Amino acid sequence: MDILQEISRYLQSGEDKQVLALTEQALDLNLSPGRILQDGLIRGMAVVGDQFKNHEIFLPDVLLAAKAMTGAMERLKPLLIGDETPLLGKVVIGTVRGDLHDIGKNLVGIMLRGAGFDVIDLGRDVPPEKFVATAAAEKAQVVGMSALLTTTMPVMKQVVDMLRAEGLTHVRTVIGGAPVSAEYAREIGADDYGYDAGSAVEKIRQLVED
Ligand code: B1M
Repeated sequence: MDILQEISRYLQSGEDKQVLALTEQALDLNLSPGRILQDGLIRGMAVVGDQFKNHEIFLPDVLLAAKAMTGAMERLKPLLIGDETPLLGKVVIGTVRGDLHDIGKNLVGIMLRGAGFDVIDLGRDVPPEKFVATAAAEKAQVVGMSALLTTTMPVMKQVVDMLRAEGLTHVRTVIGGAPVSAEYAREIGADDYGYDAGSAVEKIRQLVED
């Protein structure tokens, strides 16, 4: 079994120490942080999602997998961010109210910082008012929202509407997360949609340049 498959397998069984040790080994083998993330960690988490959906595993198992993923991501974070000076623009990000899924959002934050954006991360379970107040106070160009639950997606529309109501029409909005789509972005009047962390960075870069 190759080391990326091993990372995926140990992540599925929620063994955080093993996942971290294997991540370290993979780096020693000169595998890129992006590859370890995509083909080891994210691949493992996708399996966890499927198993959870099929009732093969339960919530505590998902929590353990999430803990293992977060630990390894912390290790990869400085390598993914690099040392570019933040100059491109200011982005406020967060997972919307009612939603505690923050692994994908954290990844978007890491990639944005790596690309040279100044990122204000509001965390998870963020009320619409907080997105709007922070964007105004920090003079952010973009608000990025993440949602992983179909039940929390509508909060994104509340933020888009509230920005308009507050006259912050110059603040661009980008949304993402597994249940979200480009079509949904259009439907709620968001400026763009990011399929993954890489595409979120590209979309935000384009919006700031425009
Ligand atoms: Co939950 N969960 N979860 N969960 N969880 C999902 C989302 C689910 C699809 C699992 C399933 O049934 N297959 C399902 C949602 C179903 C639905 O709504 N249709 C679900 C459920 C039901 C729940 C609970 C309700 C379970 C319960 O309590 N009975 C509960 C809800 C809690 C709450 O939020 N209020 C719950 C809880 C949890 C944990 C806390 C245990 C844990 C989260 C831990 C954490 O985040 N700190 C968890 C996890 C880990 C998952 C799965 C297994 C994995 C999510 C993940 O981290 N993926 C997930 C199944 C799945 O997604 N396949 C599931 C890895 C991550 C890198 O990918 O987050 O998709 P992702 O992010 C991607 C893209 O989506 C995109 O880029 C990222 C990187 O490529 N992206 C953006 C994300 N945000 C973006 C923003 C952007 C642009 C792109 O622009 C700003």
